[in-house]
Amino acid sequence: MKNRIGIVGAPITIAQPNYGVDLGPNAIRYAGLHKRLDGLNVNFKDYGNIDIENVGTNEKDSKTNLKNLKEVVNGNQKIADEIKVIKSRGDFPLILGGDHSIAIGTISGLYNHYKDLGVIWFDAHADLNTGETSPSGNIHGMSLAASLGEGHKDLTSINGEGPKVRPEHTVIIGARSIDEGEREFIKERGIQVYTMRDIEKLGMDTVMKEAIDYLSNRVDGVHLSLDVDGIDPLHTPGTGTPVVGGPSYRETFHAMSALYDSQILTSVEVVEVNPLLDNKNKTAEVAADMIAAVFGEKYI
Ligand code: 4U7
Ligand code: MN
Ligand code: MN
Ligand code: MN
Repeated sequence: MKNRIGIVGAPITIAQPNYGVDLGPNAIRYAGLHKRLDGLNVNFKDYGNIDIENVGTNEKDSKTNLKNLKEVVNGNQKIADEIKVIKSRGDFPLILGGDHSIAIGTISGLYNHYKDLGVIWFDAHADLNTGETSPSGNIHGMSLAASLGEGHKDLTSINGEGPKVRPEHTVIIGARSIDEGEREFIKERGIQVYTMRDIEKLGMDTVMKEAIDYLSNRVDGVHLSLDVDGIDPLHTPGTGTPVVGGPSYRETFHAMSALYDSQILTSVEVVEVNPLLDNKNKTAEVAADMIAAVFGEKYI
């Protein structure tokens, strides 16, 4: 890793209903993040947590079917601004969530720094809902759609109107809970998706090789958005929307190591760690392990 890593916590919680995900950034720090990075001899600076006002309700707006739109947009605007600052210092952004709505802010903040940004979305879900298709109204299930320019205008207009990433520059890995509207979205827009079925058939090593090959010919930067619910909840129980049948710790660690070896990544975020739903900070520890792997930790 040539660049210094710029760490920042982005504790948005109101784009989903479980409180406690705002404690994710500190839980990952308590799990020994700094020590792990020190051990890898990488240079980093921790900028602390962005000040987010998590005041919201669990009510859907009757017109938009969205919960806490204004508050989620405000929080994500702050995140986008902070990412721009980190990038202007020349740092490699490492963002600790927070619920997955923070990807709207991080990707919007990264937008101006690349001609064609690629995204690897490691998640049990596709996060491709909009107000029209969402079964829940929770914006953390809409963040990839918003980054692709779909959904409420306020969500797609942070740092400029419209798409921040193209569907053909997007790869989803680990999906196993996809809603009807999301399925349509994937088909219509040609997003590359490796479901659990594909991982089972091909193996994680091949999936990662294919994903890395696919993106490296097309983009000039790759953002990894790692939702810890992408990993099997046996290993990451401390998260609000767990889905059984995910990649194991071993498979995920291997996926992260493959990304390190490829040197394709230009930013990383880890989201949806909720210590209040966890068992002795186990999920944050797994998150820290995966961060270590993505920055080059090896067994030997
Ligand atoms: B996460 C869901 F309906 N699809 O939209 C929704 F299953 O960031 C879940 O991936 C979204 O954790 C999960 O509410 C969002 C639901
Ligand atoms: Mn997600
Ligand atoms: Mn998810
Ligand atoms: Mn989740």
